[in-house]
Amino acid sequence: MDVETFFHELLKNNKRLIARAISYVESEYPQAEEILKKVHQHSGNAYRIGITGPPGAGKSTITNQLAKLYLQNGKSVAIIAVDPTSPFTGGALLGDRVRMSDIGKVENIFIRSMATRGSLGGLCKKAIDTADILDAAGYDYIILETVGVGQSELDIVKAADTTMVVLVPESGDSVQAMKAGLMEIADFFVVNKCDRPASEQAANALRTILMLRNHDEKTFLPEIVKAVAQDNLGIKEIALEIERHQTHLNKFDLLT
Ligand SMILES: Nc1nc2c(ncn2[C@@H]2O[C@H](COP(=O)(O)OP(=O)(O)OP(=O)(O)O)[C@@H](O)[C@H]2O)c(=O)[nH]1
Ligand SMILES: [Mg+2]
Repeated sequence: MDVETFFHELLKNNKRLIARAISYVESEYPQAEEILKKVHQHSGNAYRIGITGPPGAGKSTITNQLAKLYLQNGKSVAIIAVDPTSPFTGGALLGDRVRMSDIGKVENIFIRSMATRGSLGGLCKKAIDTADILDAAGYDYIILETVGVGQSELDIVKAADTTMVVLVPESGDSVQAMKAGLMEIADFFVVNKCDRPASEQAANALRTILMLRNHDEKTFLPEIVKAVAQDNLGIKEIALEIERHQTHLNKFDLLT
């Protein structure tokens, strides 16, 4: 198939060809650059949401619920889940797949899991190229999930329009997050698993840390949303927070 036909099909949301284009990017095939050149002429319409946080905080559960909400509102959603590097999350990944399969067969959704395969350096570019492909294919929302442990993972979500950092109520989580550089990249926070004890204290501790930061009138002050993602609680509030941040970006012309 020539590039023109290939690209035409990609723009029509032909999932098979989208998947192939992403594989070209992942494997660094020579065709990738040619496809990406065309992709970039057609991307820029999707809204990109980054979701990060410590392993097991509930990022995939939130992604799943948020995607469902958007689908109910008639939007299309692409999810890029960048595999965590730490081996102990392998079990959770399998869990991911089970939950993800929940929505995997729906027409307006595309899910792609990207492996790090040791080449961390190229990962960020590959994830963003993948987002560009899905953007050109016409998806309304692109959700990028990464575990918030390394610079490369953080760079991926930094490329999003709105980034949420997911924490859990366990004591010290917000301090850990601060150390990992998660505070700076968050447009808002989610304290997930609020069915557990001490969630109010956790939110307050986080609020205290946030108040110490410098800000001016152009600064978007990050809110804290409490959620129980597995029970679908707090998801509408998360969507509202994303919208509030989007409005802020538009108001100050900060959308790139
Ligand atoms: N108690 C409780 N458990 C939850 C909640 N949300 C998610 N979980 C559970 O927490 C575990 C991890 O959830 P995931 O959504 O896979 O977390 P994750 O952040 O994507 O994990 P990694 O991608 O491996 O870093 C799963 O067993 C979920 O069922 C919640 O609100 N309350
Ligand atoms: Mg996950």
